[in-house]
Amino acid sequence: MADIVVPSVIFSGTELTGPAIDRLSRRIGDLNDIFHDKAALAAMPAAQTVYEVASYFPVPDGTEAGLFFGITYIHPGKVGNEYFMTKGHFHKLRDRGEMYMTIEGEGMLILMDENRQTHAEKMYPGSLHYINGHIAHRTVNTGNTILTFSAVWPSDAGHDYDTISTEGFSKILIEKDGKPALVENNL
Ligand code: PAN
Ligand code: ZN
Repeated sequence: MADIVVPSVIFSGTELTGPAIDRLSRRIGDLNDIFHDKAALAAMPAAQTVYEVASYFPVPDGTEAGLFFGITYIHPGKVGNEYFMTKGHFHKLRDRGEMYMTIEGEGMLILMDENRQTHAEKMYPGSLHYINGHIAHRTVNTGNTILTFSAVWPSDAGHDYDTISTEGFSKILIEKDGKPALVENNL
């Protein structure tokens, strides 16, 4: 290997580019089980993008003690009175933590422990969020512009989406009187 190597993966501050970037989109049609207002959901185009993730996986998934890097872009919007948000997950290896940093936009990080105790942290440009292991996490765009944040997580963390898809979070973030409100999920 040459002494000096120029990385081919570049993070411009908002865009992640390079040959090894993994990109995924989550659309309305992929998110049927996370939004509570099913009638509002059915009235929206299934192909409408809710969020996108660009990730850099420098080591194979499952590698012990490696790290992954990802940028999430949540579009502004609502389904009924519920803001656009990510699916949310626990890590498959429950004790694995994660770090988020907000790049642009405004939002909320919803955090729920294994006893279903839920609270939220405000996200704003520069806000840093340490997510302990054993905590389910979901992000919500509460603004009128795109919410962009970076994430770094262990390459052996894995994602458990099933628990959230069947049980949900105990609280949901809705717009109430023009403002975000974290309310009990009674559904
Ligand atoms: C993030 C999330 C990303 C998308 O990179 O995977 O924001 O959210 P969902 O995975 O819940 O759809 C992360 O937490 N990785 O572990
Ligand atoms: Zn995670």
